[in-house]
Amino acid sequence: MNKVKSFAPTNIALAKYWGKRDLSLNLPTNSSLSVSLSHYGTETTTELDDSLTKDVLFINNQEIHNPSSIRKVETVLNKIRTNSKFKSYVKIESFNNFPTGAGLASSASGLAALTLSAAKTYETDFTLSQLSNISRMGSGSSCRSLFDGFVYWNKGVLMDGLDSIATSIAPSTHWELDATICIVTEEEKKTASTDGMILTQNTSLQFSSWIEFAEQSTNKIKSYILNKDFEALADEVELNCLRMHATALSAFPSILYFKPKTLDIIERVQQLRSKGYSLFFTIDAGPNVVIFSEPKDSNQILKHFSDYKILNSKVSTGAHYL
Ligand code: 2P0
Repeated sequence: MNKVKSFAPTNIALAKYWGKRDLSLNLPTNSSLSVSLSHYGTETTTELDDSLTKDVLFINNQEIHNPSSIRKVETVLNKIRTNSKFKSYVKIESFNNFPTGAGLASSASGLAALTLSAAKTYETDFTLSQLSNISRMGSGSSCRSLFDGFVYWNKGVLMDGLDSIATSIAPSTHWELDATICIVTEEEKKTASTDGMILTQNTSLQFSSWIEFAEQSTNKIKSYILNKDFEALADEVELNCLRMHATALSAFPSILYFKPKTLDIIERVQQLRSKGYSLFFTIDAGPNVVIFSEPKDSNQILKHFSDYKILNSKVSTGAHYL
């Protein structure tokens, strides 16, 4: 019986992916850079079953029929099956260990864990690079969750996307950074990332400036990480985040992910930084804020956000078999 279990962490981008140059292959308009987050992610078991007439997906014990989720899963499985001697369907059982609505990307960890498990279930011999290419076709940011620590996703230039893959630029041991996730609201976001990106690139007058900025910004963020330059990294990550949101805000209809409490947290982070603490914020396609800090300051920083629901994390290793 081919039954394989794996775990993939969720990831948070320090340099954001926002825009697609190819919708069907999920090729981005800019490179991006993320960190894999400890404690939070998806555990996925895939099992070949000759009696199945289609793939079946369970998330947290509930069967999923949502067409968008099924399409992402089928994209990955069909790619893997084409390269396997096995043609049977699989039963997929996934468990997200973070609270629903925490603003953590379940599609990133979910698709990465599925790709890793399915590759072994179907006895394929893809490299991790090739798996990041396959996982990306399911959901863009998932290609980063396969890797350890600080992860760069090269946008690539090839039409077939074979060079649009992720790599770890430094392991999690390179730089110990704490991540504090401040939950502003546990409501579902109004605009899904995929829809938000497409709307932004179709309607925002700022979109071309964003692409140009994002590529340079990602390269700067990469070098600040390699040199462990906290101050420069803090400035650039916040700028990258705010410009992504400003670009989305300038779409029509406008995409506003922030809530009043998001701004409250931004302001408090800025106040603490001006007092000499080592911290910075970033925000994905939602209202929740992730604060990064050097461990020497983390306890003090946590006290300043004790009125928010907090999830503690840090830079971690990537996906692995269980
Ligand atoms: C990122 N986000 O770099 C950016 C920042 C959200 C804001 O990647 O359409 O779920 O499946 O490729 O990967 C979320 O986008 O979108 C995302 P698809 P995905 O993390």
